[in-house]
Parts: sequence; structure tokens; C-alpha cells
Amino acid sequence: LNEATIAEHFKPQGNTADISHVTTGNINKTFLVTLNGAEAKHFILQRINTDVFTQPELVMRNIRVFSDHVRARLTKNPLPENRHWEVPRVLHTPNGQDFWVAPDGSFWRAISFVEDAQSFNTAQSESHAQEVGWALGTFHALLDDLPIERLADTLPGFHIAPGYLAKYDATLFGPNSQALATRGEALFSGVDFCLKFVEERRSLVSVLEDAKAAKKLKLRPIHGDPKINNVMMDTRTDRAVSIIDLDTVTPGLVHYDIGDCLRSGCNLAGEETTDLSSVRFEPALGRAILSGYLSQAKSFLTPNDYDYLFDAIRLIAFELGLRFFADHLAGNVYFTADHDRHNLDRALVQFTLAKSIESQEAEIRSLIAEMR
Ligand code: GN1
Ligand code: MG
Repeated sequence: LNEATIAEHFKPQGNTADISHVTTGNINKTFLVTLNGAEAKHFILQRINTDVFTQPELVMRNIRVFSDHVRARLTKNPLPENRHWEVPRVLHTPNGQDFWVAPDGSFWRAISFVEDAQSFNTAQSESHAQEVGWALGTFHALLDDLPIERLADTLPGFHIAPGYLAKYDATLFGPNSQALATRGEALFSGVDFCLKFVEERRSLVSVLEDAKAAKKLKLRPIHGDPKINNVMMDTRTDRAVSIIDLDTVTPGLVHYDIGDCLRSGCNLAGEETTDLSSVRFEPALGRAILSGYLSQAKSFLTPNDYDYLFDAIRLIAFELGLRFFADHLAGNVYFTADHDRHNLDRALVQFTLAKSIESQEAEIRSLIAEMR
């Protein structure tokens, strides 16, 4: 069973000319299929990681609910004429299924490729950052009339920071913690820094969940993973045309999305660097992303929403660091890791970024205040 044979199950027309492995994702396995003689030149073939997404059929259903809603809405209320927006399409198998389960149990699906567009792991300019923010604002605005009951929670606990802390504690102090000690974690430089970093921030993790429980923040349809490289940019106009990677479209707080967009868009060193001295939160990029976002989001954000923006930006960077670090301690069971300390290195980047956000709290808060 190889990707080429699997691709045949989704191929609309034409012949497969090439299949290349796309290595940027941390969870699913992704391939770019190039076709000869077809109307669409490419499509995306993915093997869903069913250890993470244990109900992949529900993921596909959410994508359908999401895209039907957005397409209908765009037909009724098109974006301004100078703006183009694409919703990735799920490709069907000949018998009309939107996924294919291989004899070995692996779960495959195919999605249309946004042609003549590209994404970047880091912000290329302030105007790129502003477009990324515009894209997220547009994404949220297009969903602001979709009742959350229509979307399933396909990844329970996703972005619930106190839950990640509890899991981390279970790894550190639970029944298997002995095994951890014998793996010699202390040998890895940076572990002590991370342990201390988390200890000092225990009281921060519940800030958004507390606000949600107090009914200050409400659930809305969100993307769940709007990092900068999920925003597709038109290669000719340099404008944002789509947000891809729709697996985590679920009910959530827009704050998770805003935090994720800023933590990924304002760090010019990217997520994968090992040069921690280059990791910094750039407020000018934060301003650009927020101004793009708010140009579309002003109509639905409440005063409480604004009050928690800074907390969200700090928390989501910290949360991702905690998720990477906990996975490092647990033996790399969640995020794909290329080497032993990969998730530790990723954690160090996010913690360094969180620290940079904290050290610029006054400035970031004042730019939010200025824009609201
Ligand atoms: C994971 O696989 P990918 O790269 O789309 C993760 C996100 C993280 C991201 C960090 C379902 O996304 O939450 O922010 O890595 N997705 C899931 O790069 O856990
Ligand atoms: Mg993703």
C-alpha cells in the first residue's frame, strides 16, 4: 500500500505525475499530489493521525458543516470585490465518501489545493502580518452566525490549558514518573529551565477558562490552529486568500485563535529554531496582525473579549510550550519528533517567546487599548 495507490481513490481526473511528502505538520501525514491533464493541478492527500483524532469521521463532518456554511454565506454576502476567499474542498471517493479507510485501518482523506498561493513559517513583512490578521478576522466573521451546536468537539481538552497542566503533573508525579527519572531527563540541557518556568506560572493557566466559567467569554466556532503558515497568500497579489488545516474547527474561544496567530506571527525566528537568542515577540508585527484582525472583528468582539486579549497572547505561547515539554517528558507520543530533544527544543522556543511577551506586557497592553 503506497500513497500513489491511495491517491487513486480520490483522483478526480488526470494522471498522478508526482507525490511529495509535506513535512511541516506535527500530527497528520501530508502529501502534495501533482496531476497531469486535470483541471486542478494538485490536491492534498492526508493520513489522519487517529491516536490524536480518535473520531476522524466527526472531523470530516465538522469540515463539511463549516464549508457548507461559509460557501452559503459568501454567496449571500460576497466579500468586497477586491477580495478573493477560498474554502478548501473535501474530495470524494467514487462512492461518494469523504474519506477512505485502508485495509490496514489507516484513515485517508483528500482536500483541494489552493493554487497560486503559498504560506510562510514566519512573517515576511508588516503587510504580510496584517493580511494574516485580516484572514483570521474574516474566518471568524464568516462563522459568527453558525450555532456552535452544529460543530462537534473532535478534540476534547484542546486549548484547555489547565487540562494540559494536569496531564503534565501526571507525567511528572504520577505512577510512571519513576520511569522518567531512569530515562535520565536531567541529562538534557534546558529541562531544568522548563520545569522552573512552568512552576512559576501555575497560577496563569486558568485565566481563560475562569473567564469562560464566569460567562465573561463565550464559545464560538473557531479554527483551533490558525498559525501563520496555515494562512495562504496569493503569489501575485500578496493578499491572504484562505486559511487551511480545518481539522480543529470546533467550538472554542476566539482567544485561542488570536493567541495562536500572534505567537506564530510575531516570532521571526519560527517554531523550529535552536537559537533562543533570536526568539522575541515583535510588537510591530503584533500591531499589524491585530489591526488586520480587528478590521473584520470589531463588529462581534465584546468589551470583555478585548480585556482578555493580552492574557490570550501570553497564555497560548505558554500553553504550546507546556504541551511540547510535557510530550518530551512523556517520550514524544503526541507531536512528531525528528530526534530525542526535538519537543524540548520546541518548548524552549515557546517559553522564551512567552517570556518576551511578559517583559513587554505594558507595551502590548497599550497597543491593544489604542486599537479597541
Ligand atoms: C500541531 O500538526 P500541526 O502543525 O497542524 C498542533 C497545534 C500546534 C502546532 C504547533 C491538533 O499542528 O495545536 O499549535 O502543532 N495541532 C494539534 O506547530 O494538536
Ligand atoms: Mg494543524
